[in-house]
This record gives sequence, structure tokens and C-alpha cells, in this order.
Amino acid sequence: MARKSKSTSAAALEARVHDTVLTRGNGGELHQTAGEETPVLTTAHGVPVSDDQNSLKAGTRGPVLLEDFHFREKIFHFDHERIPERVVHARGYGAHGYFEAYEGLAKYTKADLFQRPGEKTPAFVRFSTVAGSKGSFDLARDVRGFAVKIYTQEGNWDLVGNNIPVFFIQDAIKFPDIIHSVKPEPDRGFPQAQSAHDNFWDFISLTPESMHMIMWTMSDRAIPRSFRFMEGFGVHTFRLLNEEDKSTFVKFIWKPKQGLQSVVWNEAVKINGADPDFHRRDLWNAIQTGDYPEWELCVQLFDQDFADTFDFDILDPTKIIPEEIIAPIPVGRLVLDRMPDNFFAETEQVAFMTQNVPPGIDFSNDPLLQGRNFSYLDTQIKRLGSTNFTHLPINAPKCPFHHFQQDGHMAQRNPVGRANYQPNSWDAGPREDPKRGHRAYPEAIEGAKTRLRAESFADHYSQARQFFDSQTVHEQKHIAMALTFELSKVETPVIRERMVAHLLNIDPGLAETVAKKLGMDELPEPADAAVAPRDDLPASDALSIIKNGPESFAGRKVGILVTDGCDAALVDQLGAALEGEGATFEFIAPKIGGVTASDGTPIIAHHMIDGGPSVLFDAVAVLISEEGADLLIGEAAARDFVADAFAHCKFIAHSAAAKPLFAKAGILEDLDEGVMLLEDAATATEFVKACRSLRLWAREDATKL
Ligand code: HDD
Repeated sequence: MARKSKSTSAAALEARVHDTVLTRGNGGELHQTAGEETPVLTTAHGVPVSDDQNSLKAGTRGPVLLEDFHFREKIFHFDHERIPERVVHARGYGAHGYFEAYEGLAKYTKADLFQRPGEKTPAFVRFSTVAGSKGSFDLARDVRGFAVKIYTQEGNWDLVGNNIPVFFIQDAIKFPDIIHSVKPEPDRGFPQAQSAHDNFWDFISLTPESMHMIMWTMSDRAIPRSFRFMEGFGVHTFRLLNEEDKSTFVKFIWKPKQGLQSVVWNEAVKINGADPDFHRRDLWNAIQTGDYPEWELCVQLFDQDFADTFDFDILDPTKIIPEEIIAPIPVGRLVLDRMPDNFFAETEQVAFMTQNVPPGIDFSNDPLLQGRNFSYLDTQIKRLGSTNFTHLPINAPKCPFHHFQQDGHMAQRNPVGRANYQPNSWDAGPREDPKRGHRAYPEAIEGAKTRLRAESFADHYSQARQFFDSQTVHEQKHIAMALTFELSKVETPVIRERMVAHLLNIDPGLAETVAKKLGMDELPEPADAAVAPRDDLPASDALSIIKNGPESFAGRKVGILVTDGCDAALVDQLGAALEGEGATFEFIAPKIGGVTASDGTPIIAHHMIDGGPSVLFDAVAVLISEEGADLLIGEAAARDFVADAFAHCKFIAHSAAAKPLFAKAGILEDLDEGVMLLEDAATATEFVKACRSLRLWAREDATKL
């Protein structure tokens, strides 16, 4: 009997096979015809089609006739299938789910979704990269979008956030500049989905306010292992308004129940080649197998008094409020439990807009947020082609709604009756409700009309330093390596120097390491700082990924390399230990046809070795036989499988026979406690327990910067 794994691909495929009748056509080609259950193919106007394989011709070898309305309609529609991709965040992947409120927030906000603890409100989430085109790879070094639409009973609430709590710029007027700089350079049209090029670092090096964000994007936050293992942040300060219109400032944070986890850069580069869809496949597999990812919505609440005494401006989107200063309070949970039926209809056409807030949630004067509130509406017209994009099911509210907006391209819903304005004498149509309707906080505003930046926005380095100080040594090393890599792709030396000058204001040790790795002969002067960088901000554990990892290995995946003759009992024992932990596994074999284990049972492979490199897994097991080892030592992909897993600090389980492969891969001499011999169920359990810490970071100490 074939061994089963919790891998999804096969099960998902089976579920999708449906009743089709395949017959051989005249030309020997496979085609489908309507059987009893199968609906008849029609044109878009409903006319049944007799032949979808051949166009209408004058004679079998004659010219195609213009009269062929089915052919013309089919090609016409195909020619128009693409819509403009999003100008940023083009590559994304979405899922449906629900939000469930806990108790506690109702006294701060009248927002309907927080009024009844335990009630579930439908939600749709789209994760994305920022810079790359729609067809780019998933593991670019980039910010990840984390956009949530909650269909509340008082209208849609869109919290359009990122997996990083700060942003590159303080004022929305600079958004086109930062985005132009990171996108492919306009004369040459490359590089795609990368910040490692002159234009980006030129802009950044001339924009000190970006330095805090740069620390985050050069950290492993920008190469997450999975959408499921990252935090989401609303970034800006918003306001909550309660029934009495009392205002409380709020910052929103999504915390993954699965813990935080990222990959290392060398791994990211390889994953992009091995599986450019790595993140979307991961989310698809998790949801299809019922392992629903979950986040808690946490809020940091504060009032004007706190805002007045805080070290930085709460309106400045390049600053965080450390969790040690204001602890995040969990106020609900978000569960993703259903993939869209159709990627285009839902994930591509979903329109997130920061200005979608229900009564009880309001904006602050953060100039980035204020600018976004214009951009998101505007961009949907360009992208979706009509003011009626709100008629699309994915964008339409799920609560009753009534207004007098009408007509326009592709209108699906039109007013009924005579009254399409108000006030009217027909006593018809909806009217506004001053009490229930959305009201802005009546903040008293005065001041000269200027284009000045507030002085309270002027400190660009202190929190960048705090972020760096809050990382573990290994994370700090990754930041140094990332900066070195990115700047090594910059061809203009002065840009590299300008960046090192900024780093000197953040951490002199970091600046020196990067300068040395770049081969700079001497350090530049530190960049001019509008406000002297502080060195008294205490480190914050919440900012480290490694300090916020998972408590178990659940939701993670092990790649098990097997060959003919592999120990059947060991394979079963490891499989059982992983399933007990809530982890999954996939088999990798020399041939996709699979292998025969020591007891004669077949093991179905999910990948052949080239197709299933170890970078796709959180840990690996090499459960091969002696003959298998003889075979694999000659295969570069097999040697890479173990060498990469070792270099990426992963836990490796192995059979005794795996040693010759380790020797050929050049790691035998260096084996450490993260490489574990499997002998029985107990050692399999030990291995899975060790995997809970995800990586043996100490192994990295041998790699000198
Ligand atoms: Fe933006 C898309 C997040 C600043 C203008 N943004 C977009 C998406 C996310 C964010 C997650 C993708 C939504 C989706 O999945 O459809 N953006 C952010 C965050 C920002 C931010 C967290 C800073 C805190 N954005 C920002 C500024 C502007 C924009 C300052 C313009 C002034 N963003 C857009 C946009 C996009 C967009 C052009 C492109 C596609 C879309 O809106 O629907 O309007």
C-alpha cells in the first residue's frame, strides 16, 4: 500500500477532477463533448455552439469566413482578458475568511463589528509584494502587503496594511518617487521585483526619513517564509470614536497565531527559481487541507496626553510605538478558511481603499494616510475600468445599502422608480441619518496654509537604531549581509558611500561591516542629521522575528528524501511524529514514479530531486538506503539537497546510510546536534521537537562576515 502524506497537492487535484467525457475527434485530438450531465457550450449570448475545434471555412482548406460569429466573439473576448495590473502590489494572493470580535473594544468604538463578541463577520484578505509585476516571483526582498476587507453590517472596512509597521516616506506626495525608484529603471526596463539597483538606493540615500524602514526591509521581515507567518500592521495612527464621539487614538496590528518565521537570503534566491509561486502555493495548500491560518487583531490605544508626551510624532508613519510602551490588546481574530472560486473575479478585482471605514473608525492627520485616501479610489477606476467596480461581488457590501449613484459603464444595479435625487416630493428613496452615519471627529484645526514638514517629524535615525539594537546577533548579521548584497548591485560608488554615511548614524559597527564588505577604503563622514540620533531607546523584543517564533512545528513542512530500499519503519515513525505535531511532509525521490521501501511497499513521490530542493522545506530527512546513497552521491541535486539544508541552518534527520552523501556534499566534518540520526519512534519524536526552534542558528556562527 502506498504511504500517505498530508501533502495537499494530490488530494486537491483529485477534488478538482470532475465528470468530463473525453472522446477522440476526427483529427485524433482529445476533446470533450456534451454528455447527459455536461452543459452545452454556448456563445456569450447563449447560442449553442456546434463545433469549438474548427473555424467556419469555405471548403476544408479554404479561407476562414468573417461570418463565423462564434470565432470572432471568442477571439474578441480573449484579446481583452487582461486589465491593468496594480501600479504597486501587482502580485498578490487572496483568501476568504471571517473576523470574530472579542470583548472589550465596544467602549472605545461604536464600530458595529466590535459590538457583539463572538459574532463572525465575513472578510477577504490579499497578501502581496510591492515592486514586482503580476508575474514576478514570490520571494523578492520586499515589503508584503496585508490588505484586509471586513464586510461589516455598517459598510466595508478596509485595513490596507503591510507586514512592516513603518513606511519609506512621511508625505504621500513622495509616493510616485519612491515607487518609480524601486520599479525597473525606465530606460532599460530592468531589474524586475528588486530593490538592488542604483535608482532605488539613489533615492533612499537622498531620503533620510527612509532609514527606519530600510532597517526593516533589509531584515528577514522582507523575506517571509509564508504569508501565514508574518505580522500585519495598519501603520498609521487611526481614531476610534465611541457613542459619545469620544476619540481614542489607535494603531492596528495583526499577530499570527502561527508565530513569525522568515527564510534566509540564499534560500530566497533559490526558492524563486525552484518555485516562484512558493507563497501562494503555501497558502493554497494550508487552506485546502483545513490548516486555517489565524491572526489576532491587536490594538495599541492611546489618548492626546500620550501623543503630546511621546518621543516622536504619532502622525509620522516612519515611527512605531514600541509594544513595551503601549501593550497591544487582542480584540478579535481573523481566520482564513476558503480560497476564492476564481482568482480573477476575486483576488484580481478586489479593490481595497483606505478611505473605507465604518462609523466608529476615523482617520488621523497622518499626511501619508490623507494622501492614500485619494489614491485608492482613483486607481480603481483605472484598473477596473468603471465607477461601478463596487457592483462586483467581491467589492459590494454585504449589508443593505441605498444611494442615488447610477448609470456608468457596466452598471449592474440601477435605481428603481422615479426618485433618483433627494430631497424629493415623492417621499421616496434613502435619507441620511445624522446619528447612525459616519461622522468625522470634530477636531479643531487652525494654522497657516504651508508646505512645511513638522519639526516633530525630523528624527530619522533613532528608531532605526532601536530596531537594529532589538535584533539577535544572527538577525543583525542578516541585515549587514542584505545591505552588502543590495549595495553591491549599485554601480555608482557615491550612492554606496551616501548609504554608509547614513548607517554611521544608525550603528557604527554595522556601517563598518558593510563598508568593509563593499571594499571601501575609508569610511565617509556620518550623514548630516536634522536631529541628533538618540542612543537611549531601549531594545524591544517584539521587533525580532527569532524571539517571536512558533511554539510548535505545526503548519511546517518536512521534505523526506527516500530511495528504493529505505527503512519502511523509520519512514512511518517520522511520518507519525510529524502528524502528531500538526506538521506535514512530502517525499522526494530519484524518480517521480516513487520508490519501493524495505518492506516492499511503494512510496509515491511528490517531487523528483531536482523539483524538490530542500529550500522548499522547513526541515529535511534523508532516509535513504545504502544502495540509494551510492546512487545519490553522483547527483548534484542530491548533494545540494543536504548541503543547502545544512547551510540554511535547518534540522536534518537521517538514516545511518546517509553519511556517504553528507561526505560528498562536504558537510560530514561539520555535522552538529541539528543533524540527527533516526533509529526509532523516540528519535523521530526528538527530531520533531528540535524542529520547533526552526533553525540551529548557532551553525551560522561558522560563517564569517
Ligand atoms: Fe498603497 C495598493 C499598502 C502607501 C497608493 N497599498 C496597496 C496595497 C497595499 C498597500 C497592501 C495592495 C492592496 C491590494 O491587495 O489590492 N500602501 C500600503 C501601505 C502604505 C501605502 C501600508 C503606507 C503605510 N499607497 C501608499 C501611498 C499611496 C499608495 C502613500 C499613494 C499616495 N497603494 C496605492 C495605490 C494602490 C496601492 C496606487 C495600487 C493598487 C491599489 O491601490 O488598489 O492606490
